[in-house]
Amino acid sequence: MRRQPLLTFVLALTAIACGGSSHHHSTTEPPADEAASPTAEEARAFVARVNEDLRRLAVNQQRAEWIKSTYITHDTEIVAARANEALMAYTSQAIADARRFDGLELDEDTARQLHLLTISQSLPAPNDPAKRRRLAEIAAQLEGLYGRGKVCSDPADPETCRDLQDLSNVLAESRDYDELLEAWNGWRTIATPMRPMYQEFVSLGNEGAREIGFDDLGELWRAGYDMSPGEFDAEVERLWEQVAPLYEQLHCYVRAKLSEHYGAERVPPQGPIPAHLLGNMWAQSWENVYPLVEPYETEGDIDVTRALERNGYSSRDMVRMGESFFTSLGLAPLPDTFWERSMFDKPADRDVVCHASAWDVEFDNDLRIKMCIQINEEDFITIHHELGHNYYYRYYYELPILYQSGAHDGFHEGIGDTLALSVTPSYLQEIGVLQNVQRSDEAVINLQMKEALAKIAFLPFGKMIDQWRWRVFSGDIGPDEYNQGWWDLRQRYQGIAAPNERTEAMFDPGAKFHVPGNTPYTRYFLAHILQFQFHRALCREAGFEGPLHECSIHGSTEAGAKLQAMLAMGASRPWPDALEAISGERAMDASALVEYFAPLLEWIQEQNEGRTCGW
Ligand code: X8Z
Ligand code: ZN
Repeated sequence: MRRQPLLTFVLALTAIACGGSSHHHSTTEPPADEAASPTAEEARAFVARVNEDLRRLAVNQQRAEWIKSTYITHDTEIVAARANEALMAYTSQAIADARRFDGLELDEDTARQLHLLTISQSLPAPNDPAKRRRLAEIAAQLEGLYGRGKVCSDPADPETCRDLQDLSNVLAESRDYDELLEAWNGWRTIATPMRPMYQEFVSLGNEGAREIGFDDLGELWRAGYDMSPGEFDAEVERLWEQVAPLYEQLHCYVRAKLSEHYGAERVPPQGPIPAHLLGNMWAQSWENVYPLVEPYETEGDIDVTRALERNGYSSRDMVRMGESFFTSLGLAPLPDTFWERSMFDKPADRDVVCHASAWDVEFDNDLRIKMCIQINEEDFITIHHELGHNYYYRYYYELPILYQSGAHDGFHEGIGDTLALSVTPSYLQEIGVLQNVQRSDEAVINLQMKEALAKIAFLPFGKMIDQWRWRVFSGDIGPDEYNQGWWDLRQRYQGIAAPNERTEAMFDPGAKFHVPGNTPYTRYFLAHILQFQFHRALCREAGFEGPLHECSIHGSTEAGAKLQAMLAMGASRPWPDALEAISGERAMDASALVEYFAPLLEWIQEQNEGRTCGW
């Protein structure tokens, strides 16, 4: 379970770990004679039993998580925390028990599953039951604080409250500096109370990680990539260097445009960009400022949001359209239970975790998504993202639980996005969403700009979150410098700056879901690179020969077969094998991303001539 993908993962992971509820042999105290000299046969039996136990505990935990996430209350938080506690207790014990097979000659499958067991939790708990309980409760409460977060001008009057969706809509649509600032500041107030809890969380999580043999929680997270944590660190740097020049060009161009709009006093032409002006609560993707930076205004913007609204689609219609992309590749339709059990819309009368996620609650094709869908382009793309997770689950659910994960977590995050790259204007015209799509060089640049604002702008953000967390877990960034460390990295990687003073009384990292939700984030950085690599491979498979940015694999069963083959491997093989299955390549590589954006890069470089880039 654990390495499950997604958010769900979060859950799972977060809390994950199994525990059990209940009955059953508590794991694994071996009979005395076995303890003396364990055999490979015993190791195989051990792994089989762990898979069985994990299934029981994880299903229980996922159900509790689902209920909590779709109905946040004091009680559902506690029930979910208890289920997590049980999973954590079981998993840590199983990891300890598995040590007796250390050094034994094992078959590949058994060895791999034992390895996956060790790295399966994103939040391992200490063995001390009181500490474990405390950790499970803090984890649930942190996520609860985020999910319930609201900003009220009159706390006594719910009518005056705004939640993340309301505030995000301000960030997306307003062009008024002060109004933006108010929404940006407002959301960050919900994170302040998380600060002492997060400090305790870090210390307990680290203790759990040390007990299962890692230096700290960050080292455990970096151990999930079929290479040493140090090698992984270097791998992330290598990929970042491949794409950083593109980001710097985009940053330079966008900064100049924002400076024109807001004035050079507010957006200094050579400094970092104020973090609240980029159309998104975390400045993680910038497509909402497209109107301010549009390359060719006469070309007519392709406004998918307007088209979706005009066609009167419901949230369910949008999910159906997403599914139809997958089935066009020859993949199976979603099960009926998906349509019965998913949450597509934000309930009017209760708090839920609106952050989108995809689930297989029973690890048995019990697929669901949980979203608060708004009828707009961003959510249309997110639907594809979530369905990518569901289709991964769909094709590996028959594997042992320990293999029910992505080849690595970046693969899981990249599947839906890969398909979404094929949601081109021509495809949208084909399915009747858009009419009269224009084709010209100018239209290409416009479209690429919009995509770059989503994909290239994301890259440094995707990297910096865990740069911060890895340092926090290692103690490099201490509790008295959480915010300072955060903003230093924001500036260094993203070239953005806080629009006002941030103090150590605040806890800005907590205003981003994955921090209180304890979801590792480097996966998204990797996914943003891998999705172009997957896209290039599938386009080749589909027989497409033009420039990469024009390809859509819609309708290609050849591409679908390749994709399916990789999904069905789950985590059963080291990830380079999975990458090879889909692309013939064994290393992650950003050259497909660079190739995809080649027309835009050339154009932006011309625009930036005479400008001083960087910050
Ligand atoms: O969290 C998500 C998905 C669920 S796994 C909606 N994403 C990251 C984010 O929102 O911060 C997708 C892209 C990055
Ligand atoms: Zn995801």
